[in-house]
Amino acid sequence: MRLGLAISFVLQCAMGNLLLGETNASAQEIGSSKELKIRDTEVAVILQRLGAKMETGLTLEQQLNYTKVFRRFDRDGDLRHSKEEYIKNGRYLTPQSRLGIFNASDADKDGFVTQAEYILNRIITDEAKSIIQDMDDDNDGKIQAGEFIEHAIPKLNSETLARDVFAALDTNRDGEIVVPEYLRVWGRWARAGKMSVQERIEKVTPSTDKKPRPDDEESRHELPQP
Ligand SMILES: [Ca+2]
Ligand SMILES: [Ca+2]
Ligand SMILES: [Ca+2]
Repeated sequence: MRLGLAISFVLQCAMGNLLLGETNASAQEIGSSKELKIRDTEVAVILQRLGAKMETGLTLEQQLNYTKVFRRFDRDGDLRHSKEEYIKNGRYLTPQSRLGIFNASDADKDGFVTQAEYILNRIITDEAKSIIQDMDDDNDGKIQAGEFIEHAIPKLNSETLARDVFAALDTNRDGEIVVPEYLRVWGRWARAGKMSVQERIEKVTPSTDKKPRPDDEESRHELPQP
């Protein structure tokens, strides 16, 4: 009986880890969530070397598109998604996928996804998918260790680091990575900095309802003429 309880406890812990997707990744990472490293290299630097620009690469077109989609599901217009608005009333993928996306987006874990949290999550996940899917040489929808390592070595300048980064992304250790699997780890790395989501998004999307300051007007006149 006692053994049965112990086994069920171990199973529950293992399931919890699997659901969080952190079984293997946490073993590879060193440091607190704010300063994660893989072999002495900060995760922010790893993402950058793999080609991630994150919010600094946001185009106006993307910003408008993300804002439009965000507002469509923000039924009561309070500029944040409740679980009901996004998970229950949403239509994208399955309710379980939407729950995963909601939780990943809700960086401050207050049970709501603000417009900034939504936009940053879209930036991170769309970019991660584009970078990683580009490595899928045989187009089978999965990135095998060999595919990742071959593409990552020139970017990371180290085969060992490339192997360790793949191992961290491959949370179920089956030698290949699929979208939800690598997004969980990549998403955590992409949020490992000290700045809040709000600050990060405000920095790249200056509010349009502010009146231009006098020096802005002046500098506009100084722009070189074509
Ligand atoms: Ca939130
Ligand atoms: Ca592949
Ligand atoms: Ca895997």
